[in-house]
This record gives sequence, structure tokens and C-alpha cells, in this order.
Amino acid sequence: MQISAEEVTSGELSQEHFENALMQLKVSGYVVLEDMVDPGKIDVLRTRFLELLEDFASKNPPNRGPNRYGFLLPFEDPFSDPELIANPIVASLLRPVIGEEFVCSFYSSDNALPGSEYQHPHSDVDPLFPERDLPTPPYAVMVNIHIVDSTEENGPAEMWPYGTHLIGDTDLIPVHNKFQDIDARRSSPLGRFSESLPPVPMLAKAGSISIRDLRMWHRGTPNRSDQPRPMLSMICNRPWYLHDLENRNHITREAYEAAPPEVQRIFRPAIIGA
Ligand SMILES: O=C(O)CCC(=O)C(=O)O
Repeated sequence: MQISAEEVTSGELSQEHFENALMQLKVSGYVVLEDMVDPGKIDVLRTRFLELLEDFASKNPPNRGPNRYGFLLPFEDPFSDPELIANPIVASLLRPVIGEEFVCSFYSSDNALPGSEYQHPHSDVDPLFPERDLPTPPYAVMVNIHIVDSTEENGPAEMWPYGTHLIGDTDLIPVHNKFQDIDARRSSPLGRFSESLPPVPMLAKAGSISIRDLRMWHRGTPNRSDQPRPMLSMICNRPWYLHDLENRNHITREAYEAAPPEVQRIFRPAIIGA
């Protein structure tokens, strides 16, 4: 969905855009908002981020499948810009879905490098009530900030926008950690399902922000270009749900106290310290 400069400046979507975006998020499970971040800011973010990625990839093995890395972001300029992490348009869509008091429990990145492969289709979250075949109301979303174009060529994430975020049957929900299990995927019920209901690539220009229900089935795809395809990734959720207690963001006391109140509110699950 194309967001206008006036909407970005005022921090408010038109009524029509608001209703449309909310409907996409609730029904399809995700929405892509285009032209949300100024191209100059994106250049600065991309330049700094690619330095961090190069450093991380030189010191760590791939952790999300071949040539694919995820790592937490430092809470510092340019990543701590309130326009990114407490964006009023994003917040206006999150509040009716995951509540007024939503927080960010994981500020990270997803990076498909050249040579990355298909991931196992997966949901990013285990069901809250695994013993019950019941969908619950939404409680967590992934907010991706696109700092490069996601194209057919460079490994866009693929989505299954058929209500997969509403499935409560744990026998069907794909586990989220089998990223390289391609043979099992092809022969599993999910593999057969993915042929009859094919995934949709999440194509997005740099400067877009996408929001997806964390339960939705999706996967990474091969990056066939010669450049990395990074995305900044914020998991936002109702305050009682904490995504990954062992991998929380660290924020220095000084940076936390210097942040605007809304950023402090959103980032209160982080470990705040010296
Ligand atoms: O980066 C992507 O395209 C998707 C990554 C993903 O879904 C994951 O690593 O869980």
C-alpha cells in the first residue's frame, strides 16, 4: 500500500488507508506500507547496517540456514531513531491488533546473503495453548523495516496469506526452527499444502515497513543476487508475551533515559543497564 508524504509527515493514515491496512493485517496476516521512511535515512541505515552485518558474518556461523544471519541490533543511532522504532503510523495499526500497551521484546535483523536457500516454511511462534485446537486473538507481530529493495531475485520472504495465522491445530502448525529440512518439508503435509496454496513473495521497496502476524506461515527464499538482502526486524507484542528471554536487547541506562517516553515505553522489556 502506497503511503503518501502527507500521511508520513502527519503520522496518521487516511481513514481509507487505515481501514484497508488493518483489514489486510487481520485477514491476510500481513501488510506492506510503502514509502514510510525517507530515502536519505534509509541510505544511512543501510550503510551502517551493512558494516555490522559484515562484522557479524565474519565472526559467527550462519544461524538461520545457509548464508543467512539474524542478530540483535544495537540501541544506538541510526537504529534507535524514534521514527523507526516508535513510528506513529505503525503504532496506530498495532494498537487495535495487539493492544494499547504493546511493547517490543526483540529488535533484530533478518539477512539473506547470496547463496542462501529456501527455509522450511514456518511460524515464528509456538501456539499459546498447544493442547487446544483453538485460534487465539493476535498477540505478537513482526515489523520489518526494509533497508534495501526486496525483489524476486534477492531472496524475498514468502508468505502464506490464507489465514495461516489463525490455525490453532498444533498438528498442522510448522515448527519454527527447522530451517534446512528441505526433504522433510517436501514430503510433509505442509509441503503438499504449499504446492496447492502457493506462497506470495513479500516484494517491498527500500523505505517500506511491513507488519505481519507472528503466527503466519512464511519462509526465507534463495538470494540469487550478489548483494545481501537485510531487513530490520522488531517483534512487537502484548506486554505479557516475551518472545525470547535469552536474547533480549541491551540498552545503556544513558541511551534509555535520553529516549522519548514512547520509545522507553515500547522498549521496557529490554535489559536496561550500564
Ligand atoms: O529473512 C527472511 O526472508 C525470512 C527469515 C525468517 O523467516 C527466519 O529466519 O525465521
